[in-house]
Amino acid sequence: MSGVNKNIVILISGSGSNMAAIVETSRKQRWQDRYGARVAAVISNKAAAKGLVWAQDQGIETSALDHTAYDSREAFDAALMARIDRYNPALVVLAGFMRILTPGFVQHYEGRLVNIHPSLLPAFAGLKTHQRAIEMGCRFAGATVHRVTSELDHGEILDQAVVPVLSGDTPEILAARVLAQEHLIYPRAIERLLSV
Ligand code: NHR
Ligand code: GAR
Repeated sequence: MSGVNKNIVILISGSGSNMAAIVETSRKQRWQDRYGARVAAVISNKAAAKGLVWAQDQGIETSALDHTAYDSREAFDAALMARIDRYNPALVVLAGFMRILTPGFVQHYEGRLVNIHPSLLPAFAGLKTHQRAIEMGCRFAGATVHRVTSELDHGEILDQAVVPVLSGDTPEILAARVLAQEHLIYPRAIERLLSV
């Protein structure tokens, strides 16, 4: 991905720990100097998302766009696209963003849109992945960074990490073990996209 001023826009819905890991890695690894890349904005569909406060404290532009204020997914996605396009992003990064995006949105950002999903795709697309992995008796779980297509959790896999499922695991304990790996693979996958 050549050129200068590669803006990264990150979409969140909650705590934003993956977002924070990406911001911190971008600074430690000097993505601005090496790739002309920086996290230009963090946008949440929930005004109360904790990650917005953290990003704002870091001097990053933040905003919230409440999906419940729109009467259709298409209307929300159109408003979200207008907000994101202010930054002319080279990459749009979903980091715990919890709204399914319409085909029109996905097409608009084709090749620039990535997500992290807390399972070893193609297993356990969708929600409640950790509970489902434990109930199925999986010995291993993990996380997947993938390109976003209009089919949910089905785009090209960019990176994965594996963790063991241990006896006595609850969905919360397993989620925390997976999340620690997410914080390593997501910045790594993004750096790889910036460096080509
Ligand atoms: N959009 C498309 N088109 N394709 C993907 O692969 C997407 C996507 C939007 C988000 C993240 C995803 C995940 O990694 C993601 C991938 C939300 C839901 C969901 O059912 C499912 C998957 C993902 C994110 N959301 C409900 C909805 O009605 C709302 C749930 C809630 O608010 O808690 O949008 O897992
Ligand atoms: C992460 O585990 C992420 O993989 C998952 O939510 C968590 C967000 O944590 N994403 C999804 O479930 C998407 N449907 P974070 O806000 O601290 O990054």
